[in-house]
Amino acid sequence: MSEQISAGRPLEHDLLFDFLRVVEAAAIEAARTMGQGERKYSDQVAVEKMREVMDTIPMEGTIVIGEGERDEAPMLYIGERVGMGAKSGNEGKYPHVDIAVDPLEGTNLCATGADNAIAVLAAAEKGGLLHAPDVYMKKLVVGPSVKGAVDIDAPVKDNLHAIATRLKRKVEDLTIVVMDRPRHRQLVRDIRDAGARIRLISDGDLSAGISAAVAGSGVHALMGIGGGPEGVITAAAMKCLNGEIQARFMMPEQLEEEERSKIAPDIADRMASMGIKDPSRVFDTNELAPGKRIIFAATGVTDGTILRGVRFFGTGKRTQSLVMTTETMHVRFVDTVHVEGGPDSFVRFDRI
Ligand code: VTB
Repeated sequence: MSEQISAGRPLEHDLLFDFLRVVEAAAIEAARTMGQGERKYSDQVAVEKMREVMDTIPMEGTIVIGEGERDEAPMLYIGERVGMGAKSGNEGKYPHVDIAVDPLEGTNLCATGADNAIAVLAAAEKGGLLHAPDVYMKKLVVGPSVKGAVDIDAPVKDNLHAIATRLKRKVEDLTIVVMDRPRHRQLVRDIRDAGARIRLISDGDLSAGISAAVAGSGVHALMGIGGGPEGVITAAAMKCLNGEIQARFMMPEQLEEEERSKIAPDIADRMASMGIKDPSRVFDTNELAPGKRIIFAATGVTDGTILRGVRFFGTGKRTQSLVMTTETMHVRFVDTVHVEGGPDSFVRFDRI
């Protein structure tokens, strides 16, 4: 961070509400397309909006997790410079920030109007977020009360007993979220055998992971294999929520044929070039998101477990977001009315 700009003020004060504007705007664009059955289009409008608003932020931002490599994605690609500091003549004026984005997490969820699609990002000082490639990742995510009690390499049954003990309940009272995929056949069998309840989801293990760290969400853990980039953003959220993620990259030879075909053949080399020397080891929350000054921001696109989706009405729209930082340990649920109806518009009070 350039000290003269932030002058000792925490990153929160400088950028928190700017990032809130970014995820709100992306969520609104995506939500407009809800149910159209066009997942790529939903993603595209979210990406474009996120990119546009990002450039109004006083920062020298670098996308470290984004829409893919430069030749795959026209915007928000890995390595892209964003923010006011990216404009020529502005070099050195603003703080350096690394940013991981998922403009529409759960494109299918939005395309079908299903629960838990979100617009999300994490930001940190330079080097504060692992540059994870788009490769599968095995994950175990739990909340603060369970932190330190689980081990991704332990049998599923043992982890479930550990979670139940920490949460002072029976294994039968737990709900574990798992993505509904053939690769999870054995995992689902193990959870069923241990007696816990399961919520199978079609997509969106990032928002499910966050729910696991929020008491009262009804979700006690996320288990299974999802995307690596989503794992890093989950880790950023865990640092702010005092939860825990343990993760391991899944190399092509460890996957079933269908998944293997989605992974770039040179993945091992790419990981090495990103500084990941031993991809087979377990990464903990701090290794995935080592930053000391992390900002996390997410806005609900469709209704979800902990965030409501965008609501449109005559004189505006209403969004609900989760914004948090490691600096002040404030977890903010932000309910925003975007008033646009002119002088006759009104704001309704909703008791949450
Ligand atoms: C994962 C998961 C995401 O897409 O990346 C998944 O982490 C893709 O997995 O939350 P498959 O290749 O098995 O479909 C999401 O569900 C949504 O982006």
